[in-house]
Formats: sequence, C-alpha cells, structure tokens
Amino acid sequence: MVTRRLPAPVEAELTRAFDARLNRDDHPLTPAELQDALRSADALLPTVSDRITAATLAVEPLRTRILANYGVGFNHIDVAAAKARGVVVTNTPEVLTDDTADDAIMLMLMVARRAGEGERQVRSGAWTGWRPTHLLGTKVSGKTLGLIGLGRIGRAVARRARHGFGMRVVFHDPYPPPAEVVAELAAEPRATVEDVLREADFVSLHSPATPETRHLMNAARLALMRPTAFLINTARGDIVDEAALVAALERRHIAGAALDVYEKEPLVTPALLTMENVVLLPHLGSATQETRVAMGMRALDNLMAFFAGTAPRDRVV
Ligand code: 8YV
Repeated sequence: MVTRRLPAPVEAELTRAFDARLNRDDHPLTPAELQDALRSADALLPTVSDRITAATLAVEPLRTRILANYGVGFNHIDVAAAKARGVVVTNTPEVLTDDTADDAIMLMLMVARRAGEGERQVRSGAWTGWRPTHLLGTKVSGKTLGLIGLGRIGRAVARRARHGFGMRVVFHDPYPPPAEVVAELAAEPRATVEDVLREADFVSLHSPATPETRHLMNAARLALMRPTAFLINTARGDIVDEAALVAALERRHIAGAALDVYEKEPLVTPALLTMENVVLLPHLGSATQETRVAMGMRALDNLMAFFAGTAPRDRVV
C-alpha cells in the first residue's frame, strides 16, 4: 500500500516489483484507512502525512510487516509500538541531504535579503522603482552560522556556508561527528546549544524530532539569540515552540525566521502569516524531481531487501 502519489517512475517500479495498491486521488489517508491498509497489506510505504500511532498499530489482525517510510524523518511513526508489534521500519537517508541543505541556505538568503517581501511588492504592483534605501537586508557572507545538529544535513549546510559564503560555522551536537569531519568543515564545536545561540547571526536547526528535542527552541532559548539574528528550520516543526517564536518575533527578540516545517502541518500559527520578516515555505526540503524519485527508489530497495529475506539497508527498528 503506497499511501500517497509518488513520481511516475517510482510508481511504475513499485507496480512492476509488487502487487502495489496506489492512492490514485492522493488524498491523505484517514486513521481508518491506514488501519485497513495495516490489516490487508504486507507492506506500507507511508509519508510524513500519515500518523502511525500505537493506536493505529493496535489493529487486529495485523498483516503489515514493514513500514518503508518515504523520507528520512520518521517522528510520525511510533517506532516503539512498531517494534513491539514486530513491524520493521525503514527510512530514506542520504538521497535528500543536498536538497535539504539547499533549502536551508535558500531560507537563510531569503530571510536575510527580504526576498519574500520583495516578491510580494513586485506582484502586488507596490514596487515604485529602485532607490538606495529600498528593502535593505542583512549581509550573509562572512557572518556566523550556528548549527544545532551536525549530522548529514547539518554538515552539508556547513560546507555550503563555509565554502560558498565564507561564513564562520559554530555548532552543537550531543553526538558530534569524527574530528576529521569537523576539521574539514572548519566548524567550531560549542559545549551547549546556548553557546551557539549567543554567538550566531543565523541559527539553523538540524536535529531529529525526538522527545528530547521537542520545543528545544523555547522562549528561554529564543531569548538568548541576538536581536539581529535569524532562525531557520528545515528539520521538524516540533523542535520549535511556535507560540514562543511568535512572541520572540513580536517583541523583536530576534530579527526574523525562515521556516519550512511547522508544529501542526499544514496549519501555521496565524500570527506568522502577518509578519513581513518571516519566510514560510510548505515543507519543500526534498522537493525536487530528482530527489523525490531517489527517495522512492530507496524505499523500494528497502522493500525488496526485506521480502528477499535480507537486511534492508535503512532499517531504523
Ligand atoms: C519529505 C522530510 O518530503 O525526509 C524527510 O524527513 O521531511 C521530507 O523530505 C517527507 O518527510 C516525506 O514523507
């Protein structure tokens, strides 16, 4: 059971390899439909739009033996419940690293250079012509980028920032990468998240959504950021307390924010929609033709390996 429409080459391959049930009208599955799928399909290929909770997984009889998630993040799946029910979970790392890093850099540039505001002016006819003081933004090159998390995507962002924009990169990661990786990136470790926040002109989030990182960016931590600094989130909405972010923006504790992900997608806290210094994208991190095909093929590989009786390369539980 493939829960959403996937790029045509992926659907074609899935149909060739399996008796694949596709979601032709692409509607998000209801909890009841997900449970029907778990009762009737050997495998599910879900996406971030499917909430697979312990209650969902409590169906009887449970036929599904693998959840081959389409995406690297899997916080929408209760992996402990899946494990308890003997269901394998896989994800699709690596193939989307570059695109998601590009998305973070795009957001950084957009919010610093006021690209959304400018676009809105041009489209609305409000642009009256060039003038020296029009839409002055913040310079990016040479500034300090603070990364919360230096995993695959954090490293790809660091590489772009350092080698593309001559930025100084500071980071905190409770599971830091090997010293040679950090040295190659010329990234400077900091002992705490707070140390990064105090120092950075741009803060970009690259940690997974776990119980430990939920609301990592809360009111107290947002208050530590510089009033001239910007927050960028391409990871998961849960990592930021969206209400606290609105308050920090309203009180000018930070200069702006650029978000690709939200706490209650597709809902966005309404106050954010009214703020000119906020860039809002609709969860586009991996949204290129090439990468969405690669993600599908990676999920297919995981399924093929599982049903061939070998270990899927991207098993998470
Ligand atoms: C996906 C993502 O678009 O991989 C992830 O974690 O957030 C995005 O790349 C989405 O999760 C697809 O299910």
